[in-house]
Amino acid sequence: MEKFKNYINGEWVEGKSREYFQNVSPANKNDIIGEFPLSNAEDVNDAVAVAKEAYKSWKMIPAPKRGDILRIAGDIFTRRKKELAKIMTREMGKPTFETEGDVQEAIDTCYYAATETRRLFGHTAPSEMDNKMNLSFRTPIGVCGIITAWNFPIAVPSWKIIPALACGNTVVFKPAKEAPHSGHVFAEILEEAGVPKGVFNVVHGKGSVCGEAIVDNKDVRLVGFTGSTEVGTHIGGRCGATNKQCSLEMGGKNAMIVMADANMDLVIDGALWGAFGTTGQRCTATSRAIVHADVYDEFIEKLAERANKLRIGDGLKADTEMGPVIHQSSLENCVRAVAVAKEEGARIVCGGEVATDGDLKDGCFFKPTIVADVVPGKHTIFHEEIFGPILAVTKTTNFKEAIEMQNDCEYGLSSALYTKDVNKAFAAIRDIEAGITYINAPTIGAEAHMPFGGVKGTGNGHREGGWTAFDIFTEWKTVYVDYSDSLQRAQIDNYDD
Ligand code: UN1
Repeated sequence: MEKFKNYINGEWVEGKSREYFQNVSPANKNDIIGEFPLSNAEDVNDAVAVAKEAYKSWKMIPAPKRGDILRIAGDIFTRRKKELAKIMTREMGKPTFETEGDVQEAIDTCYYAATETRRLFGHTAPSEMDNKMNLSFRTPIGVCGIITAWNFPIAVPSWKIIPALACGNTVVFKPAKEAPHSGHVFAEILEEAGVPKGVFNVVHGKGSVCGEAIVDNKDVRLVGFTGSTEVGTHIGGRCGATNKQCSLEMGGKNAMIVMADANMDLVIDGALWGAFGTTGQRCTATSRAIVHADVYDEFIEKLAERANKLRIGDGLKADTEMGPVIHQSSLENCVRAVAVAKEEGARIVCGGEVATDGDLKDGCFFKPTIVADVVPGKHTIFHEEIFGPILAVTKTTNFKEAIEMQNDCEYGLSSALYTKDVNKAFAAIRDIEAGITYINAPTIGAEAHMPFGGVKGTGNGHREGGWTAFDIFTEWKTVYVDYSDSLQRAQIDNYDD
């Protein structure tokens, strides 16, 4: 069995503990992909030390030159797209058409960031005084610790790592334990692209050990995290205590609102993709549908018919439409959530159970599930993020109530409204409490050059993606140049009263 290594200072090195964890395919527990280091705090501290050293020279390279390297990384991601997609599918399960899209997001991010290195604009402003110039420009922050989830094992790390490097920071990356092979290939690609030794480092292992060590290391100046609200909140607290900057991308319970005038074929296509794409394991997944009473039964009937037909299986098979959930405990969580929904009196329309036909018995497969007649405040499933292929459907009688239901949520990442009424569409854009709102499209489908992030329990005010990513990975240096040859005291010498 292949034993993988950490990537520190441009070298592939064993973890200090010499202990390993196995990377097992969620589609088949007998398919063991390899063993990865169970690294400890010493490994993390080594990586941070070299990243701190490498920062001194990387930040001095002109930003457009750093951009040239990231453009080459985009070319290599393009060349390795299909091969990398198979690696990703094997370790985290979603079908290859989805993992190819995941790599494409990284390609888009590389090309976008490469050009953005020529546009890291600053500001100039008039001074209060004569013969004085005021300006402010972006500077890098230092060593960034990047900790990510497994569901977008290339795209989401790229949203953080690529802009971080573009801005002149160095990186210590801890990939998710469920998708370490993708993290390994990320390092191979950046190395081939010409990222200098020590600028990008990968340390594999547990969040509770390596993630903690990253957050605790005083030389890490920023932590970028994607994962659960529970872990993110913990990280945020720790970063606050040590004055580290911190960008958190956490949970979601995203709703699509369906009004009676909506194009029902479009609604069903969108609900199917939003709820069951990536087996419902996106932070942007559609996990609630709030449907107008006039079309409620039609929605449930048509969606259930399509959900029952979805081909579940190994994502590496060409005809698979929906892969497994990530691991056994995730499967058990889906079973538990459905049991609670039943107990609380909601109606299981389809699915609701583990899929075990044929080869499926060796993997972690859960049938696409629709839970209907879900009532806010009464049913846990209306509020709780499951991260699985389960859609909770709620009836509404009017638009205002639908918006209130949508906002009755501790998270606020994505949202969708299906209607042909332009007035309702604009009111929803204004009133929905979420970082992202789609009109007549499902809650998933973010593009790399647009801000991505959420409000309330989803985030802490930052937006990855697009131009806003460069706000996360830079801070401002303000400069006053006084060429008067005299002491000019601001707020004092320029006012005579
Ligand atoms: C995530 O689930 O963490 O918009 C990211 C989407 C994808 C990204 C999802 N482009 O669903």
